[in-house]
This record gives sequence, C-alpha cells and structure tokens, in this order.
Amino acid sequence: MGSNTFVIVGTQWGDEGKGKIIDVLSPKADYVVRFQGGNNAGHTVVVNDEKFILHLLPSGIINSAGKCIIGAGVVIDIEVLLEEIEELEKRGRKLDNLFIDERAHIIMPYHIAIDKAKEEAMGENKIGTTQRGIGPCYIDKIARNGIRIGDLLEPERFRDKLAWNVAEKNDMLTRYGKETFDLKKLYNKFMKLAEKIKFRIIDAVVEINEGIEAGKVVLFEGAQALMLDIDYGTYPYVTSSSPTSGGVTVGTGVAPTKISRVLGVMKAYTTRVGEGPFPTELENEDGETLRKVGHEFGATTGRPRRCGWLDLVIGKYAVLIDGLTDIVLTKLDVLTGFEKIKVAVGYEIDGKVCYSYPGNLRKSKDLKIIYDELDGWQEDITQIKNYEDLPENCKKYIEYIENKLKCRVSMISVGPERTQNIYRY
Ligand code: 2SA
Ligand code: GDP
Ligand code: MG
Repeated sequence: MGSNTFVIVGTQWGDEGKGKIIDVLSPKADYVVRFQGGNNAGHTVVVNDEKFILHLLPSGIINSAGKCIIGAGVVIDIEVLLEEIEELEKRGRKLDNLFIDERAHIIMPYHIAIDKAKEEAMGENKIGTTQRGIGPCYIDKIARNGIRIGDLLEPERFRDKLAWNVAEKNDMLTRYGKETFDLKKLYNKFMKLAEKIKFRIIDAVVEINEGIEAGKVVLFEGAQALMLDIDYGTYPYVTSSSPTSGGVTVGTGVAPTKISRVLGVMKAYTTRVGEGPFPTELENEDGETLRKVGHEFGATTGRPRRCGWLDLVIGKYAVLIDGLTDIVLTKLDVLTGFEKIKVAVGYEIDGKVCYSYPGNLRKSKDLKIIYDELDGWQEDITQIKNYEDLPENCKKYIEYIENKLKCRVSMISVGPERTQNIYRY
C-alpha cells in the first residue's frame, strides 16, 4: 500500500467545493490528475479575491509546482482547453507543466450538436445536461468509434475515423432536423488544433505510475460526484462517467492497491443542478436562503442550483461506495444564522423505512424523509482557524456527522478563499 496518493471526490451532486480543496492541497503535490468527466466540470478557485473557474485544467494548475495531467478517462473539447490555457497565460500563469494522456477521447463538434438536439427532443424527460457533448462522446468511446487525442498524431488514421463518424453523425443530426458537418472542414480544423497541443501528449500511465513508485505525491481530482455516477448515481439523471474513487483506477491506469487515502468533499448542505430526484430539496424560503448565501449558481452554465438539507443517507452511501478515509466538510459558513438545521437520516418509501440509498429512487414515489433536527449557531465563523474556537453548536453538527458516518471530518472549509480552513488531522 502506497502512502502518497490521495483521491478527492465529490460525495453529493457536485459543486461541493472540490476545486478549492485541490488548490489548497496542491502545493504539496508532485502530480494533480483529472481522471473523468470533461468541461462539464466547473471548479472554482479563489486567490486573494481573484476568481478562476476551471473546466478541463486540473485545479492544481493554479498553485502546484508539480505536473498537471489530464488522464485517459477524461473527454476533451480541445478548443475549450486551448481557451482555458490562453486565459490563464494571460493572467500570468505558465502552463508548461500540463500534459494529456494519449488515450483521452476528443469531444467533437458533432457530440455537442447531438447533446443539444437530444435534450431538446426529450422535452420534459430531458436530463438537464450541461450540453457540452459529454454523453455523446462517452457513447462513442464505449461503442469503440471514439477519436482519441493520440489519433491526432496519425493524420491518416484520424481522417479515416473522422470520415466514419461524420457520416454516422450527419445521419443522426438529419433525423433531429439539425445542421450537418463537413468532413474536410472538420479535418482541417482539427489538424490545426493538433499543432497547438501535440507537445503535451504523453503516455500518462507510465508517467504517473513511475511517479508513485518513486514516492511522489499524487492528487487525483474528481469532477461531478457520487450521485452523478453512471452506475451508482440517480440513473438516468447522471453524467456519463465514474466520478467515484473507483473511477481513478479506470481513468488513469493506477491500480486500486496504490491508493492511500480517499477524501470525500461534502457540502454542509446539499445542491443539485439539472433534473432528477433530490430527497432533501427545499422549495421554500430556507432553500432560497441557501442559494443566496451560498451563491449557488452553476460554475459552467450559470444555472441556479437546487438546494436542500444535508442528507446522511447519501453520506453513508459515499462512505461505502467511495471507501472514504476522510471527509472534508465545506461551506459550513453558509449554515450560520439558521435557528434549526435539519439532517436526513432515513427515507420512508411507500410505507417502508430505509436507511441506505436505494437503487431506484424515483421522483414520483411516495417518499417521506426522516430528519434529525439540530440547533444552529449565529456567530460568524469565516475567520476561525482552530476547531476549538468554533461555536458549540457548530462543533456538535460536525461531531454528529462523524458519529453517524463513522468517518472523521479532517478539514473544514469556512469560506471560498484558500486560507479559510480549519485543519483537524
Ligand atoms: P452532462 O453534461 O452530461 O455531464 O450532464 C449530466 C448531469 O450531470 C450534471 N452535471 C453537473 N452537476 C453539477 N455541477 C457540474 N458542473 C457545473 C458546475 C455545472 C453547471 O460546476 O457548476 O455549471 O451547470 C456538473 N456537470 C454535469 C448535469 O447537471 C446533469 O444533471
Ligand atoms: P466544485 O465543482 O466542487 O469545484 O465546486 P464549485 O466551484 O462549482 O462550487 C463551489 C462554490 O463554493 C465556488 O463558488 C467556491 O468558490 C465556493 N466555496 C468553496 N468552499 C467554500 C466555503 O467553505 N464557503 C463558501 N461560502 N464558499 C465556498
Ligand atoms: Mg462545480
């Protein structure tokens, strides 16, 4: 068992503050590695009031002197990647430490067109995707039609694959009544884009595994979260990748035996963007307060996030599926001011009580939530650095979570800035 590899994953529906936590931990890392998802992610890092929103670049890019790697399991919109690189370079960051695994798949313009057309056609049944072409790109990967970053280095191979795909996708888009793509134009465009990223393409499996062998510190940065996982999330209202800790091994080629610790980032309450079940959702004034105080709007699409109380049925599920060794509790400051704070501990579904997350929870089911109620606190906690200085009720909230989940809360985030943290272990 190694002792230098850390997985950081979201334990709810995303936007728990993973970007901030990676940024805080990254100065100690030799590698920061993304392993799944694409530019559907929006990871926010705030440094001295300056805000960075990262979609494809690992969040370590802001604060780490080590290498930042986009792993095999990520899907890449090259134009978005180049825009992000350019934007950061304009803001004074040097990005010569960024590399991409040759195995990562490319999000092509037809993937984005299909994502949009399908969502539109599904009407009320839509998933509420970010419309970045994520699902259609993963579909091609699994169907074995996908085009990989490494294919750009072999123009003839790239052209053959592209020809097949353009024909297939044009058929599909015609059926949706949408505009089609021109093979030659796409080919020329991608050959130009290839010139700009060629030098970043590597075999990251070798690079990362050799690093681990040499005792280097590696952070694996999850995007989205457990409840958006293709297998264990609220299917079909999920993303098309594996944002759970298991996703690290398939998305980077690092074996499970090489993972030392799994840190689950857990917001002190819950949010969700897009459609699908959300048991503790608050469609009332408390929900509005959480959205307003927590600035809960999508970092990629700007969509208002749905808000609700913390759900420990889901928390338990995260401890189980992700094998959490530690919890990082974020946005605790947002709960300041509530008289009472509720926490879900069970569901009553069609008259039966259930304490573990079911495989088929649907919106329409007769669902009652079993809540515990805790006393809130009124004090501003945003400048507190020591656990002992937190208000008593705030400490009780944290210790309540630890006891229920049988997992330690090692770090607490009390504001968006990199310095607003309380460390316990
Ligand atoms: P997709 O685009 O196919 O991955 O969408 C499928 C579902 O996954 C959800 N999803 C997300 N949920 C929360 N945050 C995400 N990233 C952005 C952010 C979202 C944004 O950081 O705020 O800006 O809207 C993210 N990415 C995907 C999505 O809402 C669908 O439910
Ligand atoms: P991610 O997708 O998990 O990286 O999270 P996002 O960046 O999409 O959303 C988290 C939002 O909360 C961002 O705007 C962060 O700047 C902000 N944030 C992170 N941690 C804290 C915290 O402890 N308190 C407050 N108030 N905001 C935070
Ligand atoms: Mg986000």
